[in-house]
Amino acid sequence: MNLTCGKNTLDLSRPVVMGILNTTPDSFSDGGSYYADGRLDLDLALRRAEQILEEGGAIIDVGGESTRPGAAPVSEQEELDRVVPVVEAVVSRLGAIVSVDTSTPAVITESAAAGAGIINDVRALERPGAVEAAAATDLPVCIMHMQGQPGTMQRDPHYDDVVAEVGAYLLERMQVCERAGIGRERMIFDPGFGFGKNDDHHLAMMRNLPELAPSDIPLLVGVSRKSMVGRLLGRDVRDRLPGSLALAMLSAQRGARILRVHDVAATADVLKMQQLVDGPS
Ligand code: 8Y4
Repeated sequence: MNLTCGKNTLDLSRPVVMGILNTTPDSFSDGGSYYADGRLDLDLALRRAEQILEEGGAIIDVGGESTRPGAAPVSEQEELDRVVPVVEAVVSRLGAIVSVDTSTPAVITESAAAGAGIINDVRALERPGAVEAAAATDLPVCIMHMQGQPGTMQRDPHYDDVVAEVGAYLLERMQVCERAGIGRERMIFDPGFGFGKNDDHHLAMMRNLPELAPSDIPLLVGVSRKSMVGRLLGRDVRDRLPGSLALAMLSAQRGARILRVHDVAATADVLKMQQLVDGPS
């Protein structure tokens, strides 16, 4: 399974690590902040990008919108100012595959022009104009399932059959994408851990991960340091690495192709070990 990400080709015959590079000013708990007195420090962001690559990351996920409950909404201009310069710098200086975590059509368009390789949208291109903007980039798109809206999605999530409903939603969004000209070979599916699910839902999705996407569509899993790890193990955000690594291993065993994580080196070791045991010899 190969993905064409602009100028780069991503080999997904083995699972790979996507390292998180947050450009929000308020993201200490999930990896660090690259702000110095209110201004985004491009050199700091570049150093984090270099570290991700040195530690074995294959993709750098650049995002400028916080989806945590209570986070202030970000204007289109603010998101453009945070994300596009980082994409431009990381691509031109490091030649890395950058995914852009955005739901905003203008950010999709401008990031692609700056050299981004993947569009990563937690809203599955549901914002008006987003499918069309993504289609025009020719880049692969990661569409993620979310029930509800970021501010309120964790209040009382409900499903009759979470695995069936999430899987059906992703297939439905793929059809919308295909009608807009985004071919199946450009799709990545993500069940959206932490996005409108309780821990029974999370465990059901993890147990049945292969059912969430057809076998020719790569699955992306993002569980790193998330609240589900905190609740299931009773751990503060600083002490969630072992639980996150266990879920990374379980995801890889069930066929996940991209792991979105904060702890790149540790996750790369886990994936390497999993492939030594279970991978193609
Ligand atoms: C601690 C650690 C506290 C992490 C909160 C968080 C996903 C994603 C996010 C995901 C895809 C997050 C942008 C939430 N999660 N994109 N983005 N899949 N494709 N929270 O699971 O990491 S942000």
